[in-house]
Amino acid sequence: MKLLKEILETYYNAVFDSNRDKAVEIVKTAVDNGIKPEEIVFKIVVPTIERLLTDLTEKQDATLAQHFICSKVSAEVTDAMIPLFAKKQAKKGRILLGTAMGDFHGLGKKIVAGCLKAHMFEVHDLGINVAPEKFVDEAVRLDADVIGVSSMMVHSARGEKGAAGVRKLLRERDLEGRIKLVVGGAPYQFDHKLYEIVGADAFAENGIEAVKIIENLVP
Ligand code: B12
Repeated sequence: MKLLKEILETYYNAVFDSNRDKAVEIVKTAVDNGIKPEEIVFKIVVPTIERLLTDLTEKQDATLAQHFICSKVSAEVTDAMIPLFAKKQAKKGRILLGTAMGDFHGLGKKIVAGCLKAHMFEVHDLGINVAPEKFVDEAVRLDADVIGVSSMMVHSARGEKGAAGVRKLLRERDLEGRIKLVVGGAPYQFDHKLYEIVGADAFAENGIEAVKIIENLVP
């Protein structure tokens, strides 16, 4: 237990310093010394994301860039650990993420993807500037449980080419019972009713909250 605490502290410091190589090295050494891959993900990676997010939002002791690197390293380490799990951990669900059409802000979405992966969701990222048709076509092709649409601008959040367009297609194609729609991004933080206006099932303020709302939505 003491060893895990020490690893957590050194890993957190490496991530806080945005030192990807050191973080990966710490994980490798830990696994070589008998720490289980499951412990790496759930007792090192996930608590680090949560702590950095707290430091960013409450203490304002971390920067956005640090949070971004943290999410990248978390996703990388989680992807490396999953095949090593002793008992195959059931994936909690398949999530399709993308930024709304006309919107090139991709940072928040990447952070959400990292958090979801670290919590055992299968994540497919369609990138930025994604048309509603592509969201829905890909969700059907991949048999996704949830579509997550990120929007950083008011018009891409409210417009027909964003989440509202995705909702319209889900309704027209009779997919609403099968595929849930979640949204996130600055406009939804300013107006907590906006997610309902665009027809989403839920919204989240950050990556950790995204995990919680999606856990409640998937079967
Ligand atoms: C960085 C940035 C950029 C970068 C984007 C780089 C990148 N690769 O992402 C660049 C320089 C490219 C850019 C361009 C532009 N930008 Co800009 N940009 C920003 C800025 C400063 C920060 C955005 C950001 O990354 N936030 C940090 C992330 C981590 O937060 P987040 O996205 O909200 O994500 C979190 C949550 O929202 C949530 N979340 C996010 N997505 C999702 C999805 C789901 C499904 C869930 C559940 C949760 C979730 O979890 C995330 C992690 O915690 C904002 C200002 C601001 N303070 O928000 C302006 C801002 C968004 N930009 C703005 C504008 C106007 C533009 C430009 C039009 C500027 C121009 N004239 O060219 C262009 C737009 C180009 C386009 N078509 O998209 C405006 C939008 C105004 C409005 N009312 O709509 C803003 C608000 C600045 C301002 N005050 O005017 N921008």
